[in-house]
Amino acid sequence: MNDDERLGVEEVRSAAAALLEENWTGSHTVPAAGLYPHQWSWDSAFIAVGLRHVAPERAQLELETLLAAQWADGRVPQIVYDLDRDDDYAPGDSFWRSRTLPGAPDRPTSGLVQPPNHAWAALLVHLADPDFSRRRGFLQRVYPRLVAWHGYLAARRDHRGAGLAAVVHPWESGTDNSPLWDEALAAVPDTPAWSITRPDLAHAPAAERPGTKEYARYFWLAERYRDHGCADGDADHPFAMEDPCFNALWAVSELALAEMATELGRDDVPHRDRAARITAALEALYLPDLGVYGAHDVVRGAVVHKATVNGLVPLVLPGLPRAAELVATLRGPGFLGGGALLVPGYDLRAPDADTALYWRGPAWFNMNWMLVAGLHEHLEGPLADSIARQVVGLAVRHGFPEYVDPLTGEPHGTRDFSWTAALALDLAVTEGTAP
Ligand code: 2M8
Repeated sequence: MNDDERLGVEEVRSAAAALLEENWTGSHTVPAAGLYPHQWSWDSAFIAVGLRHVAPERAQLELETLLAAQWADGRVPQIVYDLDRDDDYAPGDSFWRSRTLPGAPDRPTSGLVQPPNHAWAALLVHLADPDFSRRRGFLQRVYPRLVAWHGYLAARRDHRGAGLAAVVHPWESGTDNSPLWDEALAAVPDTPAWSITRPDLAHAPAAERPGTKEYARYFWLAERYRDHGCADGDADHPFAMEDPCFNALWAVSELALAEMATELGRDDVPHRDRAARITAALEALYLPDLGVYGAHDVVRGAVVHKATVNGLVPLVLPGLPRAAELVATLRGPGFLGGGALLVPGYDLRAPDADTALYWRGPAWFNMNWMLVAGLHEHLEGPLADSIARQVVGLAVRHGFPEYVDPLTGEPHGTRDFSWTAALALDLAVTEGTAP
């Protein structure tokens, strides 16, 4: 029996619940008290998935707080700022000044978005205790907002009319410095007007975070988007990428909206149709020689030829025509077959893979959690279970790190990271890790 198998569900539950309580502000959970002191969009959805097992009301509030900061056009912002912590993270509200922009909410937010995993999370939160959810009218309240959010993606982000949403900034993908964005980002000027501070480097080693040049380009792009009023009408976005992870989450969230619609006595068909359209559109991003989906670069009109974990996430989709190929890639030498404990962020054999550097090789707990869900969807239970056990073991043993070296399990980034705790808790409860 190894260490992971010795962890009981109760032990995981109490360690994770304690951290989630510590990072709870009264209305939402911060991703990490030092490095990420505000509310982040897709973090909150992952966090709600764990919270539903220990604090169902907080799980609902987590999502409701985020959705209360929705813009008039339907976008759900990347970050909702806590003004008391504005100097502790950059860019902050002083950069975005969102409340001066038309259609922005009263709460200060970033103008960008993050991957749309919210409806998926909301459905899981509802299903954890349907009676309690009905008593609070949870779905009644969140469903229209989630529909508006997906409506924004369809109306404003489908730049080439192919049925897929484009991210206009690496931060929007959630996988900020993924090798998928390298070429597109290299064409972005590194001369923002904003004078950049790096409060993040007080909480994580510089060698594990994006570099100075990348940051300069991130700020230049964010500045340009802000100065166009975050309006999306501009046809000359210098950076527009269709990410397979972002779009797979959109499709799986549409399926979640379909289930909510049925529960609420509304029409589920438009949601199922959109999920089917996104799933079909993803086919154009498939790279047969690598056995994964790439990202479509809208500006250059080409699919980026790199095998990253983003390209495996479509496994979460039921009926995915490429499921068998993705499972083979996941088991193959670039990923688990290369001796990895958890699925790495990038093909281990790539010459520029770095197993300690943020989104350029380490294993992330949210990505592995999604792959566990995808493997169950495609009847790969034993592989799902073994990844789930590693997620729980590594998360608890290392104090809920942000990410780990996929080969050694060595922790990296910040510690006491909320989605690591929430998703380990979820897998401990739903999969059971007790001996
Ligand atoms: C990381 O991204 C932020 C910008 O949004 C950053 O690096 O400062 C990413 O890992 C992202 O996926 C995550 O949502 C965020 C907060 O945990 O941190």
